[in-house]
Amino acid sequence: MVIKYNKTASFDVDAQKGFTPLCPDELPVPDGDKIASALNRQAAFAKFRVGSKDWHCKQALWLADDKNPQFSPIKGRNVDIRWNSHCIGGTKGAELLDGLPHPADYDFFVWKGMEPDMHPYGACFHDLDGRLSTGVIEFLHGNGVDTVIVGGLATDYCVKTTAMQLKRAGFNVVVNLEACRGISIDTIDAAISDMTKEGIVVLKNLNDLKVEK
Ligand code: VGL
Repeated sequence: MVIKYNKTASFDVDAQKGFTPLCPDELPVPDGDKIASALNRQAAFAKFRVGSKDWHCKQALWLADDKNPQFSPIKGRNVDIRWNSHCIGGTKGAELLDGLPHPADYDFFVWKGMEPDMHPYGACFHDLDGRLSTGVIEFLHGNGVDTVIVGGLATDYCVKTTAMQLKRAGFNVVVNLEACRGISIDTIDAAISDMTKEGIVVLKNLNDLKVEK
């Protein structure tokens, strides 16, 4: 596959400590803390680097508790299931992985899931219906980007949803598995199959990707 450097963006989706074994009480994704160097290599293929963070609040309605375990359903327009507390704004879990740039050094950055009754997965829309843009699609279109390479956490939730949103917005989308980790093998496999059906190119690594400058 050949891509054009000037028309490519690299997307670091939720590459945060709250999704790694560094924060075992949050949503630790196995080896989630090992992807920073792969994300940095991926960024070298692209003129633009964009990123996202979950930035939740401690009053969130979707928090699991003793009576309502993780994964149990919760009613509401912009929530679906309960999750253990993770990525609370200002805490260690909300920090980007060591080795990644500061958010201020990305070309565009999204903070999402800040409202107590909203828990989006994709980084392109604040709501679950895909109506309220975070602005990243407009940033990419406005800069003439046609291809987005995606990595981050977790493959089976926020990476998958972000990749699908970008594909539906008209971009060529490459998911770089070397720069992703997921929550469970079954949901990772299902995510890869859903993304492939959608026309997303899912690669083990970027070794065979050719860039034209
Ligand atoms: C995520 C589950 C819950 C993710 C976020 O970033 O993939 N997964 N919240």
